[in-house]
Amino acid sequence: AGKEQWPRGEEEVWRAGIRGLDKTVDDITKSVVNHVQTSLARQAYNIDDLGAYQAAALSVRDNLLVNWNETQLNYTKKNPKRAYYLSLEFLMGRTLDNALLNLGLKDEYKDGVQKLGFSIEDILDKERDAALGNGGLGRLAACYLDSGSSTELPLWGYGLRYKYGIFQQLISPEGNQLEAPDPWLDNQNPWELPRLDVTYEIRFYGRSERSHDGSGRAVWAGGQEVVAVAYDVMIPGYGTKTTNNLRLWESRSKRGFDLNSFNAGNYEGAVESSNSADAITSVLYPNDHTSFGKELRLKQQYFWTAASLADIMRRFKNQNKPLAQFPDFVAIQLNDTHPTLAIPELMRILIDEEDLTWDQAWTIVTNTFFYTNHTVLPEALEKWPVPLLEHVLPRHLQIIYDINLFFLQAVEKKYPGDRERLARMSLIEEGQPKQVRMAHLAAIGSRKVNGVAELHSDLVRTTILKDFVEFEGLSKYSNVTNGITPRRWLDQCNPELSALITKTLAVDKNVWLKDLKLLKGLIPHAEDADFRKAWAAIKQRNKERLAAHVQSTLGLTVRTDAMFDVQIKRIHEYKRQTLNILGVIHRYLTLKVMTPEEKAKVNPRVVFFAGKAAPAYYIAKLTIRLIVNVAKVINGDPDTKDYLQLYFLPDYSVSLAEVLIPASDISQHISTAGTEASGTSNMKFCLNGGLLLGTVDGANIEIAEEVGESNVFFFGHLTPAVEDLRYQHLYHPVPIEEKCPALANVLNQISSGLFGNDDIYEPLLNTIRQNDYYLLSDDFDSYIAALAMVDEAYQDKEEWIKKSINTTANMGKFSSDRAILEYAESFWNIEPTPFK
Ligand code: NBY
Repeated sequence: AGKEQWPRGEEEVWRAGIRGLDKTVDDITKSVVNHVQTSLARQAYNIDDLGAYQAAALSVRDNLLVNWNETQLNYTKKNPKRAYYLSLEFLMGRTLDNALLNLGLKDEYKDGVQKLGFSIEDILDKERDAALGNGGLGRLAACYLDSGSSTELPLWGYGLRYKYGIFQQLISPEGNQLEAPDPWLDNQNPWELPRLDVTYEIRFYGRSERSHDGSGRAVWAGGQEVVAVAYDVMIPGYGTKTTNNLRLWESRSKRGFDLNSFNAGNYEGAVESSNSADAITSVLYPNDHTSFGKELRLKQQYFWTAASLADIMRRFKNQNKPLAQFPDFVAIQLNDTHPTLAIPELMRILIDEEDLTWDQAWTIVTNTFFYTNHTVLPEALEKWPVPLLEHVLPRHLQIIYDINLFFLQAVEKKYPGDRERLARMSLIEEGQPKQVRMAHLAAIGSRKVNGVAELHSDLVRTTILKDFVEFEGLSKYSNVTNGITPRRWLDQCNPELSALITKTLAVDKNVWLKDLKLLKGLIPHAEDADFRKAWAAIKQRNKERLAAHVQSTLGLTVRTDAMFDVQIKRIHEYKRQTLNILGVIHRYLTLKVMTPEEKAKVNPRVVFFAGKAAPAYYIAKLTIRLIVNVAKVINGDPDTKDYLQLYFLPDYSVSLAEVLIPASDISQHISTAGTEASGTSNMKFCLNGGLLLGTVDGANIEIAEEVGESNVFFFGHLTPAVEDLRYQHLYHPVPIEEKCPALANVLNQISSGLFGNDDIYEPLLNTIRQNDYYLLSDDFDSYIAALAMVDEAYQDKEEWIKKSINTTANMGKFSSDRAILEYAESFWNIEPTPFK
């Protein structure tokens, strides 16, 4: 500690020149106009909404950078232990509105841009989503960064700067999903800071020679070298100056082009190396629950983990501390197995470059990493073919084999002669080809392993990692139930509800948004008729906002005097959108045979679906096609269209979710029990006063524990029954006509051409008629019964609103602030590090 030294020039002159934060509307308009004039090089008279967005964003970015700089300086001075969140996906959505909220400058910018002739809503709407993720896993990472900054934790994210994010989904007139690229960087990205000075060289291929001196070291040389360039994204905290960093890597070729080839007239050859280096970070893989063992994906994973570790190591070494203290200053969270190569990579650095022994290195590694599992579905567990690893990362394969050798020796010692156990636990799965089981490597290389909801963590402990729990002890295998940021998922997406809550709780919103359990203060107000009226009116206006959005984007008119029933998530058999659409058809067929008197008692329902299917997932794409074609029939049928409407909204995104979620009365989370690790949109709907229709799965269970079982609609078989039912399907099949006539009828209606006269849907229907792996025929009747209970409950509007209020009031547990603090305290051992 001591007086800061100014490296050059006059301190007063420096101090006078340093930019502070904008505070007044006047500061803001000056800054925006300055960006119009200089950064955009445009004139006031030719600025449109997009230009105004860009100028406003650049001016907000200036403010973020002031806080970002001070945050990094604070960390440098105090040198706390830091945590790093390694995720191949960060599904950030839009930034401007969130940055304004977190900076506390929303009103000032609103006034400022209005004075310049623009509306803040129109400007916000010009921003493209940063969609560098597939679904829940990527959005969770984004919520955790928000909460890390908001709770002032020294937490950085590391990911890849994909040139193309998740594909844009188009729906053809026949109802097919078509994929188009997502060139999200085309209009520049004001939220990133290129760090052309922060670069690392990353090697692929080549040869690894072990030394013969008994040190266990090796020399890895040759092959291809690719440069990783850092781009920093500022992550502002809510109501704090702490602005953490998300560092995304871009790949570039080591030499822009090969001058020799160029001079020899071989232009194609000259740029070739450049093309293959660029390819690494060109596109996000659009699969959410399968890994295909593709070389480029492996290169993405290594490129990213190696660059991130080199960066972390450089920061650590700047402190001149012994390497043994690495885990006292660094915690690294592995978001699923995608970054597991970080484990052998850190071994390689410590052994080959830092001269540590194997045991010293392994002690450091196993105290540094933490692994979060997000799925127990077998097809989603990552495995890499040994020959591919040997080709791309020869040194890492050697290290993985050594880890496996020492590990299996220890297992053998504890369970002598138990060969089956050794085969089950090995990092290497036998077969043609052999494959490396990344979940096993992540588990044994980490200090803690966790699932993302209580049930899921139990399943991790009792199924996929059972042997490891037995061997290493239960305390390492833990749970952290997911959370969501209430800033984006309540205050930003539902400003009217947020304002009503603030008024009712009579505390400042920056208090309850950071201490979400305070929502419990709403409970007594559920008994107040005026409050219920205000609550219901907001839901109604949110429905109108959604209807207006559908009208303006799709040209369709949605009635708003109906129950809004929403299922929005990736399309997957285990999530059972198929069950939902079959239920819709069942409702349609029932309506068709009702008398006018019966129909008069029916409460109209509007059903919304949205979600993307992996481009190669044939059955999921057929599900979309079925939904779209059922919608055409239902919405066009004069017998039913006043009672039932159905919409598939294309190109689901974070921004679309922000419009859909606040408008929902009921949302569906209906996965086969034991398959949905947690779910996080279930939390978002409930936080916004939408009720939940779901199976006893994932975080649905904990939501019901919090809000009360009387406020959720559960149906379906429970997890322990699933295995038996599947066994029955295989060995004692009962014809579907016998087992579930209502379902059989729906399937037959589809086959008979009610929604198009061809056999196109047969492969989808056959998944149910034959194996029915996801148990639709077992759950259909109780699903229909649950839908009827929802209808009945909705008839009593006052009771429904009470349920809605009580649901929101009891969702405090699911703030991602709670979740990130659990990681910080029980895993990482890091502390809030605020500054003035
Ligand atoms: O992670 C989701 C889970 O399905 C959901 O239940 C949970 O709430 C959420 C957050 O914990 N998993 C998920 O979104 N997974 C992926 O997106 C994903 C992406 C890529 C790959 C696998 C899974 N991959 O192997 O390439």
